[in-house]
Amino acid sequence: MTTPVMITTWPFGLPACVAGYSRLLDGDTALNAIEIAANLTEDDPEVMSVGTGGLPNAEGVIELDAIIMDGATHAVGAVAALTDTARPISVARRVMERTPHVMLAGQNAVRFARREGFPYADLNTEASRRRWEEWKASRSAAEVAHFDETDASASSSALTPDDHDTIGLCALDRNGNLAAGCTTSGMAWKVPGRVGDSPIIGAGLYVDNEIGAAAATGHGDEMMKALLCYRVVMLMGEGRSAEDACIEALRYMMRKRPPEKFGNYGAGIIALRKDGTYGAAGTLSGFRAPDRRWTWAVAGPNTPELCEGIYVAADSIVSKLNE
Ligand code: SD4
Repeated sequence: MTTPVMITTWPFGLPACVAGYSRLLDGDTALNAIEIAANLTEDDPEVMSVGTGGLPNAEGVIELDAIIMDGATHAVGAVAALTDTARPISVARRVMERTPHVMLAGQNAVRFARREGFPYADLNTEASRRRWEEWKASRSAAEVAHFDETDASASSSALTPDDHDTIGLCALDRNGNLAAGCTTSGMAWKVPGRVGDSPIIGAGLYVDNEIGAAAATGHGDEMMKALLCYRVVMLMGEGRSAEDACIEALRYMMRKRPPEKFGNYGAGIIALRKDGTYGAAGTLSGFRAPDRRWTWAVAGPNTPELCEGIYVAADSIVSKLNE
C-alpha cells in the first residue's frame, strides 16, 4: 500500500487539496480525487481565476481551459475556451473517456458538454462582471498574468492576488497510481479565443505513472514555450528530486526566454514523485510582490500545510523572500 499525497498550487487550493486527500485516504483513485478536488475550486465563486466567477476575456465572456491526466492508463482529456459550462475538468474527463481525442475547443466543446449532460451555466458573478466593467472603463495596461514591476519592492497596482491563478493538482493514491489536473479561467481580459498553457499536455501538466506528476501555474504564453511539466517529469525520471526538477525546468525556460527581456513574467510548478516525495519552485520574477508570493498546498500524513517558494532566478535560488 502506498501512502497517499495530494499537492495543489496556491493557498486557495488548500481546501481542494484536503478534500482530494480525504478521498485518497478512503481508497479512491488519484483520478477521482483530482476531479473532485478541482470541482470544489471550480464551483467556488470567490476564486476569481477558476471556473464559476472566473475573470472574463476582453469581451466579458468567461472562457475556461482544463485538463486531466490519468497515470494508470496514460490517458488525457482537455477542453479549451469552454464557455457557459461549469466544472470544465469534468468535461475534460468526459473527453478523455468518451471520445478518441485529447482536446475539444470552443463552441464544439460546449456542444459536447451539453450532449454529455452538462447544463448551460452563467459563469459570471456580480463580482466578475463588475471587475470586467472596471477594466473596460480603464483599460489599464498591466492586466497580464504574473507580470511584476522590475523593482522588487514595488507591487504592481494593477495586479491583485486573485487576478489569475490556475489550480494545478497532483495526486498519488493508495495503489501507487498518479494523476494530475489543471483548471483555470486563464488570463483576465485575454483576447477571445486565447488558449493558455493549462489545457496543453506537457505544459499545464504531465504524468508518467512510473516517475511522477507535475502541474503548473503562471504566465502561460511564456511557460508553454518550455513545456515545463513534461520537462519536470523527465528530470525526475533522471533521478532528480521534485524540487530540483522544478528548479532546473524553470532555469531552462529562463535561459530561453529571459524575464528581463521578455517581460517580468511568473511561473510556478508543483511536482510529486512516484515515491511520494514532492516539491515545487516558482520564478522570482512575477512572484515577488508582497501580495503575490508563490505558495502551494500539501495534504499528506503530517499535513495539510501551505508552503512558500522556493524562488528561482537565472542566477540564484532563494528559499524564501524577506517580508
Ligand atoms: C494561463 N497559466 O492561462 C494560466 C494562468 C495562470 O496563474 O496560471 N495564472 O496562462
